[in-house]
Amino acid sequence: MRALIIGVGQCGTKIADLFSLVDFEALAVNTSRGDLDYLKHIPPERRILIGESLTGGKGVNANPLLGREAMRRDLPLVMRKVGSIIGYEDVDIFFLTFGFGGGTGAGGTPVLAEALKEEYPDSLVVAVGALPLKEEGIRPTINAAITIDKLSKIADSIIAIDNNKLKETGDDISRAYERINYTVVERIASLLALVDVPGEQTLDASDLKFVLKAFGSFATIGYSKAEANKVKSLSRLILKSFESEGLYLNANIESALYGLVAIHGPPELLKAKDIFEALDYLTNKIRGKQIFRGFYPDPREREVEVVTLLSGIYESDSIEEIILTAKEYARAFMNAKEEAETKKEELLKGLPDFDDVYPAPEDGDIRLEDVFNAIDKDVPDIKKLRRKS
Ligand SMILES: Nc1nc2c(ncn2[C@@H]2O[C@H](COP(=O)(O)OP(=O)(O)OP(=O)(O)O)[C@@H](O)[C@H]2O)c(=O)[nH]1
Ligand SMILES: [Mg+2]
Repeated sequence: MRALIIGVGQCGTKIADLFSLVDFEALAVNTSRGDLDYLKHIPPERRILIGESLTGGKGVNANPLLGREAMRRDLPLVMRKVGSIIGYEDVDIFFLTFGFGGGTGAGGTPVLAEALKEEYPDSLVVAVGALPLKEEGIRPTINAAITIDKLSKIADSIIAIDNNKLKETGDDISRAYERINYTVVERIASLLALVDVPGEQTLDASDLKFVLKAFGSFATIGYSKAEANKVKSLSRLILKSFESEGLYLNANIESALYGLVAIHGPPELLKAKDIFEALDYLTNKIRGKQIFRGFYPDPREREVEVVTLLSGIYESDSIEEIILTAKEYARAFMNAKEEAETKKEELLKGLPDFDDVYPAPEDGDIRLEDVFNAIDKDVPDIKKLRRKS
């Protein structure tokens, strides 16, 4: 199983940087030189500045049109770098990490996703994006809604992380960002780490690809963990990973097409009866009725860890709210614009043109004489010239 992580924009490159810390192959792409310099783990030769001729390396200030143009202009540079990292061995999944609300990530990610799909048709492109906070207001919300629309037509799945779910923890925002970035990486990394690994019943790359090849719909990763000696019911722990507090997106899990559950822990705890009870329940609950499973008994383990992936989700409060709010904002903006135009037209209506007020000039009306007289009298040469002619 080979994954390549490509971060776009500040949020995306910060997340990609953490993937690099835990030894994933990662690439950082941004319009801001300062933000690229700030990364800690991705080596400098894997940091690509795009759109320099457009922005001077200073970011695009939440304008996705500029983000899109920057990516278009420097796409050959980015694709060459991707090609040189990949070499001759296929990549199973490209994970594109970004923030839905900014300019570089929102504008650039769909352009890159499309190019990757075209160049690597056998690889999956999975978008992993952070949804803006409600308080961020009109621009990030509109950027997010339009980018959701675009990516849903290109990407295989969109793993959306709702930043609003973090606010509830009461951390200050940069700490909250750090924490969510860290846990997103932890979850995806633990899921990938369990693919193609020997176990009781194992998951392989094709299972994961099957689950994530879900026609541009949403996916979410759930997680639950407990100390082995405190687990009263493994079945309960598995179900907990699917509940709202385990997921990063408010989603109706019944609308999911596929699920995948990986359980890792001491062998005496991974009892078939408990596991099948929970998995049967989930299989019946989701619409697609397909749950892939992997069990990884490990005698050295003191904790039980459950990582779940739900995909093919079309019903999500988090997403609906963004789309509906964006439509409302856009409608309000367009109405305001129309109103301003009507007001302007009404106010200016009935004004005459110059022709209505002034007599039309006739030939000879404007006499050169007058023009020269108006010129500063301290310029005698010109006057002399005039008199001679
Ligand atoms: N989860 C998470 N969200 C973030 C983080 N940084 C920014 N965001 C969110 O991402 C959006 C802003 O995206 P950025 O990545 O900062 O913007 P950008 O893509 O670099 O684009 P420009 O700055 O406009 O050039 C906002 O909606 C933020 O809420 C982060 O570290 N973690
Ligand atoms: Mg930025």
